[in-house]
Amino acid sequence: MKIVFATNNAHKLDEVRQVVGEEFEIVSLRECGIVEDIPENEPTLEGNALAKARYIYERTGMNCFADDTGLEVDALGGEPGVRSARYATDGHDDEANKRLLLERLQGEEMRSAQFRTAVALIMDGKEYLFEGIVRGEIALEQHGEGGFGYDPLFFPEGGELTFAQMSSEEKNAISHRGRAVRKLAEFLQKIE
Ligand code: ITT
Repeated sequence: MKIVFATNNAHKLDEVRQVVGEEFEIVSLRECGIVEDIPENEPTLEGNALAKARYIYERTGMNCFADDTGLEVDALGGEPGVRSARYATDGHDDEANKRLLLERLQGEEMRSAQFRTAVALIMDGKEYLFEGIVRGEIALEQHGEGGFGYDPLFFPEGGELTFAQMSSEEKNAISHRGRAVRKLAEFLQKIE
């Protein structure tokens, strides 16, 4: 089965292809000829994931899914949440975002947080949502070179390595996106 993953983030594409395996052919936006940034102006992760999937479905008519992910920090009342990509600036400035997060948490002892992913699927015109959450702690400084985004600052619960210190297989096994995408894959297998 061919299915479009509505993302411009190459790291996400790799992670999702790894989780879903060979059974489904995950088509990237570039492979569909879509190069523009898809608007993400909704107030929730679910809203943004649906908006991205609808944008692609309306243009290609192909079955597709999108994810929106946020880092929800307890001491910051769930921030940056849906604004995770644009936390420090209007653009996707990962370094500025991580710096701002560390600044806001300076001196804070409660460092618990979660990554939450909402995946929206549009299949034959019907819409479905899947969620994946991983709890953890925000580090005092960056550790590791792997992954992307806030990964060097996130220790998933029960471990001593940040996501950026793990292989992508290790991250996928426990991550927010891994969990949400496994639910998606199980759903697709049932209806195939
Ligand atoms: P899309 O094209 O799929 O929208 P994006 O990079 O804009 O790609 P999101 O809006 O879902 O992705 O991401 C919101 C922010 O959270 C952004 O700063 C990402 O770097 C970060 N992020 C998303 N998934 C992450 C992960 O698995 N680990 C660390 N940071 C992540």
